[in-house]
Amino acid sequence: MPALYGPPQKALVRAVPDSFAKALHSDQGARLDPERARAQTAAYARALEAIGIEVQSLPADEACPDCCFIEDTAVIVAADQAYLTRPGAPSRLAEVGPVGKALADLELWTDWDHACKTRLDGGDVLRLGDCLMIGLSDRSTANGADDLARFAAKQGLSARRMPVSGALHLKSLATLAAPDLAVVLAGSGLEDSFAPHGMRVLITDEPQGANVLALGKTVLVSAAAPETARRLAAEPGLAVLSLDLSELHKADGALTCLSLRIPAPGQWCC
Ligand code: CIR
Repeated sequence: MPALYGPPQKALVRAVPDSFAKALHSDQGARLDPERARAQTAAYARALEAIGIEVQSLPADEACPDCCFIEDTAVIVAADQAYLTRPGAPSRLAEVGPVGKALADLELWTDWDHACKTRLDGGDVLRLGDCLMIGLSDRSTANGADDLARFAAKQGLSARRMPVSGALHLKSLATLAAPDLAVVLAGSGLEDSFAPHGMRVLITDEPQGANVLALGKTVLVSAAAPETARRLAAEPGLAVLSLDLSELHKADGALTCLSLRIPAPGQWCC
């Protein structure tokens, strides 16, 4: 029976290390402040808890400046099933081990069924019901997508590869605000990708607007995308919460990358 959509039951987040100042970032002029990033991730965790999600935080690892962007280390496919990735940036490979252990402690079976040269970031994986959209980006290779697609097939999920250009990840360009509503960045080339899945599409031209986080009836939106927030707030039944992520944006981070979300048994979540 296909899984039903629902809000996550639990979320795993990871603390910001002092070495965040050296996190990967595309704007070479940006100076990254770990304290500000900590305040913003704390507000994010509080927002999840206020919705009723149980949040567990892993300690930071100073050897891993990007470790707070935990989404890239795994793909959660069910309440008890996860796929550990091999992130595309070599400096991020060591992030995966402790996440795998934490997921195992939460009683998720974790699969690490891939050859050593393949690469995949969780930020390139967007779930639409029983289909995983997998972005082929500078971080995620075609054989990385093939590995995940094989794992997904064992879970009864299909996979669809999507080209990603001009952005770090697929989810920098498109995410879901609700199970039937995608938010897509104008000019991303993905504008027509969601209608075949029976979805409505809200096209935004705010660069930080396309990464929203659907949590059941609530959707988190970056405060850097006020027009996207305003348009989503007009959707019947959807409550919008805007969060300041300015320091995390400087390191190319966004809403989805700050947590791994675990659905209730028999459900899927964003
Ligand atoms: C990186 O470049 O890998 C990090 N500084 C940002 C990762 C953001 N991840 C995500 O959006 N899923």
